[in-house]
Amino acid sequence: MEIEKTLILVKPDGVQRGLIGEIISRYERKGLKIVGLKLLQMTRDTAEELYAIHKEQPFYDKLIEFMVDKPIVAIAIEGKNAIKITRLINGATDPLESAPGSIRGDYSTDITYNLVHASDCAENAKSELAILFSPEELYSPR
Ligand code: 3AN
Repeated sequence: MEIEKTLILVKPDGVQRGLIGEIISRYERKGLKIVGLKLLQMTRDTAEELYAIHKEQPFYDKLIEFMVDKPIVAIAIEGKNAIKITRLINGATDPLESAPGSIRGDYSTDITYNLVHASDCAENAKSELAILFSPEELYSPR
């Protein structure tokens, strides 16, 4: 049994569309636990740190502009295989491949405005959680 922590973001489009509750409920009903939660507007520095691996991508500038434009909700989630499971709940990045039943499959047709972010591996989950949350902001009974 692999208990993991991961970072989820409800992106600005999800907040503006009033989908915060709908999105959070999907992780909760799966049985994952929320161990950190806040609404904030990212600074450009924070967004650039978070998406540093995409710096050379043609979509990078648009992605940063989108992410700093309006508030997001940052969620720290803990649970068995939380990293893989939250990405399944989110659905594929490409809107032509995100299955109905996933968040993106149900609510988005756009590859940029795709509602949610989830860390893709344990190493990135650790560094991304540290970018968005201080240790005191994470509930950890263990
Ligand atoms: P995911 O969020 O599914 O893990 P990543 O990490 O490959 O996807 O990409 C980060 C974000 O960059 C995506 N959520 C999306 O908003 C944007 N993005 C990724 N690929 C593209 C693309 N080909 N065109 C436009 N935006 C993209």
